Amino acid sequence: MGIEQLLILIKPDGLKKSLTGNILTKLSEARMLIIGAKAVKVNEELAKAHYQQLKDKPFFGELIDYIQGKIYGEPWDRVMAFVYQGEDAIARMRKIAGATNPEEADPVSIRGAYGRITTKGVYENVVHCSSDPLEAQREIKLWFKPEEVVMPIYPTKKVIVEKEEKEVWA
Ligand code: 3AN
Repeated sequence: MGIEQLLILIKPDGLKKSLTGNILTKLSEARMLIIGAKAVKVNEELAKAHYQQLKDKPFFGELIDYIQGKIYGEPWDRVMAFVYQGEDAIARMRKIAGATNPEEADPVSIRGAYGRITTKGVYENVVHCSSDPLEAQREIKLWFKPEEVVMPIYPTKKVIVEKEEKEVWA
């Protein structure tokens, strides 16, 4: 309880169905702060790290393809990533997101309203929502750099990085 942060992803199916606005509107009912936001092309490494706990599940391969948007192709091969902060944020946002299985989710939740199970058995459940504070911390650190979050939420340290190539505006 108390003030919590969590990672919310609008998955490729949510983007393809043009649901970003609807999802953010539903989430805004909880009156949380958005403290980080970006569009991300998910590579295999990030996908596997994100779902590391599910690596032994029979649907892992399909899940990794799904979060990368491989089944949809351009321009839906991306996600929108958000860090939210607020009182009891995880439980409250998970309630708005609904149960993992869209068929079992409350019909007025995001997954209940917009999710589906494909004929291949993949849960297209539109959003990801961190499950507990430790997982949230792991996920936020995986998806966001400290400077991409507008508030100091976890301890940081200064490091000197030499000879690192990075892209800047020309
Ligand atoms: P949640 O996202 O509700 O925390 P997890 O972390 O157990 O649920 O599952 C991660 C993702 O794996 C789900 N969002 C869903 O896309 C997929 N998934 C979970 N269980 C199944 C299943 N039984 N069959 C197919 N896909 C599943």
